[in-house]
Amino acid sequence: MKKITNLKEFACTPDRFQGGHRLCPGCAHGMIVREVVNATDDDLVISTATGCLEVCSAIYPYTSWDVSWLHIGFENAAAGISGAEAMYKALSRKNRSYNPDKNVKFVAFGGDGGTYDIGFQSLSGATERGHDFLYVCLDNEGYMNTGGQRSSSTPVGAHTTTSPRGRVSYGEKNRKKDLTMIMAAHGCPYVATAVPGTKHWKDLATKAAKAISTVGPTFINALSPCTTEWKFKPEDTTEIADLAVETCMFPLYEIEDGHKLTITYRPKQKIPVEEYLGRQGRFAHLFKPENKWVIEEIQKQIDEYWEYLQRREEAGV
Ligand SMILES: Cc1ncc(C[n+]2csc(CCOP(=O)(O)OP(=O)(O)O)c2C)c(N)n1
Ligand code: SF4
Repeated sequence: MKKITNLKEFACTPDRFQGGHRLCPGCAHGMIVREVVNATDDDLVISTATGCLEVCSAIYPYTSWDVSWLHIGFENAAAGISGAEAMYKALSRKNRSYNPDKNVKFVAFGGDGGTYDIGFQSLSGATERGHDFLYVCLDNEGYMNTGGQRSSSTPVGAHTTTSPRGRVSYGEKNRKKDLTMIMAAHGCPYVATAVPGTKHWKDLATKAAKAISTVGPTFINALSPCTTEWKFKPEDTTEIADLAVETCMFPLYEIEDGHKLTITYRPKQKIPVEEYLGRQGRFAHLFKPENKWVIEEIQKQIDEYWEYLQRREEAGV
């Protein structure tokens, strides 16, 4: 496992996800990808589901990927990477691998649309079959590449083009699906949540290094603030990610062997969720007097979930 020491050293790792891509200014997708691929020195094979990352980083004949890379459908990034991993294993067994001295690792990236929803069956299947890969969900809480529709990861109250705010609607009504726990319930040897940015860069990089070096299916759910559809200024991306953690809207934790839960960052003082919601246009309507109850409901859900995580950690189950 690569040892993640200090930021200077980590930042000097030769990039395998190059600049020049077309992600929007301030997009967190690129930050997360760069941190993940730089968290290992092993050779990589990557599959990427259709979504912002894929359309912005591989516009033929250009590409930002300096590793072996497969573009795969919206629904099957996990199936694609498990096929590549199985082929590599088979060739190695027959002594036909292109370089037997090299360690090759397999990583898939998908948005929340491609992971929580449409790609979930292929992810669940690849996990159940026990392939050796890391799957990273770039969770920007909506289908952003196609104009900002809701997904099953969209949080309560958010305005999206298919859960619009208006006279009779306060935005998204369903609770965000708890995919991290669902992946843990598959018995994955390692699952974790993470955010990009300056404050928690080491948490993400260490989790990625750990997941890549763990044998078997591993999963990281990385919150990916989207300047365009969440509506905040591009220079605020890392601050928004930090606020998600400080409010416990997106708590940082890891689960080993399907059950052993560890909270990897504990805010000194949990900040009220208004601070997070108020910084994003997608929640602006919640601050109208008639929608105040929605913010109270979100706060209640956050408090209950934080309590639940702490109890599980204490119980060690
Ligand atoms: C089976 C299928 N359904 C729909 C589409 C159209 N489509 C392409 S990308 C996309 C949304 C991607 O959303 P997400 O996975 O959350 O990634 P993001 O763009 O937000 O990074 C959709 C609906 C498709 N390519 N394939
Ligand atoms: S729409 Fe959002 S997720 Fe997509 S490239 Fe722009 S900022 Fe990134």
